[in-house]
Amino acid sequence: MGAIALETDRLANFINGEWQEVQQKTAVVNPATGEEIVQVPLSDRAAVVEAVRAAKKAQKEWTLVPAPQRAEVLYQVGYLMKERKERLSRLLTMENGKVLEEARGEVQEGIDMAFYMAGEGRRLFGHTTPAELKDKFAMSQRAPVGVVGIITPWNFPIAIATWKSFPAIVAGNAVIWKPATETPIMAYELAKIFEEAGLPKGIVNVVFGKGSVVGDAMVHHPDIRVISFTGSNETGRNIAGECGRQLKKVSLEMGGKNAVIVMDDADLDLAVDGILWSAFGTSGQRCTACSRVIVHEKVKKDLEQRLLAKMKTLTIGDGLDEANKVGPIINQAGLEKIASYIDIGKKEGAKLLAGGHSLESEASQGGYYFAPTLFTDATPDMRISTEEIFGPVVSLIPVKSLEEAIEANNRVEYGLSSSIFTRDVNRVFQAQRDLDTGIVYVNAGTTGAEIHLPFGGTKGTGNGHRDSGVQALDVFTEWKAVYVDYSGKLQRAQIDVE
Ligand code: UN1
Repeated sequence: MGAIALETDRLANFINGEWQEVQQKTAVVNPATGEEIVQVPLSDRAAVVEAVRAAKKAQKEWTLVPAPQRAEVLYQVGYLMKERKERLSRLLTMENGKVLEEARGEVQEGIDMAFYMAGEGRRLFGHTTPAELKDKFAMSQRAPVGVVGIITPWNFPIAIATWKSFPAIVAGNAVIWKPATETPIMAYELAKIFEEAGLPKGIVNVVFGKGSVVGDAMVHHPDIRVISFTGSNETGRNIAGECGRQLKKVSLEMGGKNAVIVMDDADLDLAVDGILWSAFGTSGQRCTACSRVIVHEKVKKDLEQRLLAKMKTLTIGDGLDEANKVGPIINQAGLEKIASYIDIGKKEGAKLLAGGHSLESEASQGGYYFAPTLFTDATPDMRISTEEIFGPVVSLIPVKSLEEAIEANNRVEYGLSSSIFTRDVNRVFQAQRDLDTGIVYVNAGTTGAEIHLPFGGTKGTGNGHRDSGVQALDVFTEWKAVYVDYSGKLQRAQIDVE
């Protein structure tokens, strides 16, 4: 069915340009079949210390390489990713489960990010600014922070790594990268690409292992000056606390409870397509996944019927089979969490219209599958309407007006993505202003962010930083103000002005 050979049965850490074997390992399982595909190293804290030592040394040289030359490496990375797109996509489907079409899309995000950030090598814009005093020049420019740590999740194992590592590299930093243990193959493949592209040794160091060991060692290491993290709310808040104490820069992206608003004037067929794609794509395991539909009561019944009809056409199974539209859940724990929310929803009084169970029949082939699920008559405050489920579960919440819809959208603790389906231009502009999320879509679902725009959210989604877009450079750079006085005499700011 299109499974491909890994070409290695040994994943190793990549430290200072060397592949280092680690004794302790744990199994990586293909979520579509439950079969072990490879063993991932579980490094100890010493591996982080070694990686940081190498990174510090390498960064001193790297920062002196002109940014357009640093960018040349990223162009090479982009070409190699493009050449290997199909291989990477298939491996991604095997380790993560997302269907091949989506895996190809994710790898494409990485390729786009390579060329986009390579372009930044010739920009990295600062500002020239008039100085207060005569014969004095003032400017502000971006300077690399030094050694940065990136901690990436299993749901987008390659795209999110590129959102973080590429801006860090082009800006002149060295990177310590801890990928999720569920999806190490993308990290291994990307490390090989960095190596082949000619990235100097020590600029990217991959240390596989657990968050409680490797991640914790990174957060505590005094020479890692930035932590960029995407993952769970609880872990992110702990990282933020520790980084705060150490005055370390930190960028957090911790999920969403994203809603599609369907107004009474919406194109309902289009809304159904948008909801299905963003709620059930990646089996709902996206930070941007739609898990609430806030619907005008006048079109609620109609929308329910159309959604139910279209949901019947969703084919579920191994993502390597291109006939399948919905793949598996990452693992057993993920399945159990989703199942627990079905019980919660029922107890809270929402009405289950479809799905609500895992698929343990023959079709599941030993993998972890959950039926696309639709609740209706949910209220904005129910737990199924406010907590992140990370699965193919969507709840309809009826409302009477746009104001009520926006209020329901904004009531949750997260603020990543939102969407509105309407044909009324006034409603479009009101919604894009009032929806309290970092990303707003009009007449499209809640997923599908493009890499040259800032990705991130308000409130509990993060801490104000953004991945991708030129804004991704902010956390990996310090602003340096430079004053050059060419008057030949001491000129005192604020004092020697007329
Ligand atoms: C995520 O869910 O963590 O916008 C990333 C999207 C994708 C990225 C999602 N481009 O849905």
